[in-house]
Amino acid sequence: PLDPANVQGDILVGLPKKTQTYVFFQIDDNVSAFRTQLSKLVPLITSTSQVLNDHAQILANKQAAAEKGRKPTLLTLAGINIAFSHTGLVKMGITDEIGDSAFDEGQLADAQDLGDKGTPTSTGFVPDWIPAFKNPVHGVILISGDCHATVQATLIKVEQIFNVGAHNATLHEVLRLVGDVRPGAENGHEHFGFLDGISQPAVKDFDTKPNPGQETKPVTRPAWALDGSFLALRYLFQLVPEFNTFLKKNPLPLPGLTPEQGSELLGARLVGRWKSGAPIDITPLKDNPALGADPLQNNNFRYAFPDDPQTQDRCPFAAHTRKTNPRADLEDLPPPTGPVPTESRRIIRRGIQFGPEVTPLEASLGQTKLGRGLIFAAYQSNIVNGFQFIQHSWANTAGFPIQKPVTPGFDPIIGQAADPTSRTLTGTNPNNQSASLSLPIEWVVPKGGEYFFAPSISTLRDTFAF
Ligand code: N7H
Repeated sequence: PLDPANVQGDILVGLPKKTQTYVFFQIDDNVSAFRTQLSKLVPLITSTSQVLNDHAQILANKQAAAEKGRKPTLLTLAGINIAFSHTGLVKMGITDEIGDSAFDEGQLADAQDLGDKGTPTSTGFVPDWIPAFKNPVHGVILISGDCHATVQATLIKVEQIFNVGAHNATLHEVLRLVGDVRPGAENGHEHFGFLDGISQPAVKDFDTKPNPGQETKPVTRPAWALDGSFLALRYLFQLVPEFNTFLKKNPLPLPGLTPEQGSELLGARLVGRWKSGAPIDITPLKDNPALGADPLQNNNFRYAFPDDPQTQDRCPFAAHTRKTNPRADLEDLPPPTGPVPTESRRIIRRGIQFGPEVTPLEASLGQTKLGRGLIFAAYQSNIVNGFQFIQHSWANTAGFPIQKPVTPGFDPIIGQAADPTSRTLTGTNPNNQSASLSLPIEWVVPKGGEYFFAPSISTLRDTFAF
């Protein structure tokens, strides 16, 4: 069983956050001094047990306020986690085989296979990424908090440990990304407007039972990798005004729907959920915010409704949530091809929005002027089986899910094609399911990222630090 005091807090529960700063760093040449200083960071790392306490405190604070009819008092909560890339481990002299080739090679080497755009050169493919991610990043320190001041104060503590900025610094920052949850009623919603972070896999080891997916495929890892997890981080820009313009121009022409309702329905059918989070597999024609907010109902569906996963009546095969977690499409696939288990494909999504709200000017032009999107962060026990497979073999593969009566097409949210103006999908119109809809552009644009390993706290203390 996983020991909650030993697993970093962002993985299993998620650091509580209003704002998060990701500090990407390179380790300087005095590696042994870095490793000595790392031992001073270890006691500050937020464990899963700590996060469970923090969440209990937040809940108690809310309940106490509700009873008194007051606003909850402000809680100062900060969290710190750390993860290392393969180049970072090598820099520290840790070269054991960790059993994940995507991690070993790094995300830059993977960019082309993920479908990111770029330029082929004599020395290899160079993606259209920001410069920091085209150079080695050794690690990332994640700092979360209730407000910017808390994060800033915590960051200063961390920098002091490593003498950052001084002549004897042992690490230097190569990039800082700041994410903020969206304001007011948009809290928890990503920039296209959809509630996010609803469907997460249950980690059975966490409940003292082994994860069935892990039982069948024992991972060969050094002992120090136990209780750790791989982190796929992606810096994803979202073209929100352009996405909204597309929905506005292409309302689904269903009887009884106004153009606005037709546009809203199209958005829901591209994502697989309404903006409230309600799954269209349960409520296909009308949003149901109460359902979207109810954790006992909002994930209770399989795309097998009523008992046949071969139609797009309720949800297009290529809808983002169906592509990235196909449920019955694989698990109920008949022999000899199926059933195909999906446990090893599940990822735990953390991450946070970045950038400002869409301005009135951008909305009226239908054009992005300010950068915004998602710092996508997904944990998994193996990146090749998890993030890499989902992006490459599912989202970017028009023929997936297999054995469908019509070709599903691309994941309209994150699917990437060689020609970004060539993407299509079927099933958006429930009354004409084989009709193909052309998507004019890719609305999610990757600008970088890296693969990391988030070790257990005891490994940080006993193996990485000294
Ligand atoms: Fe997605 N979106 O707003 O459209 N995602 N995602 N994602 N995503 C999900 O069910 C979104 C991205 C997954 O179990 C929801 O929690 C956006 C990448 C998976 O049913 C929404 C971006 C990858 C799920 C979004 C983005 C995934 C999921 C519904 C980029 C992996 C769970 C909320 C900017 C390669 C599916 C929920 C399930 C859900 C959106 C990225 C994967 C609203 C905007 C890169 C596995």
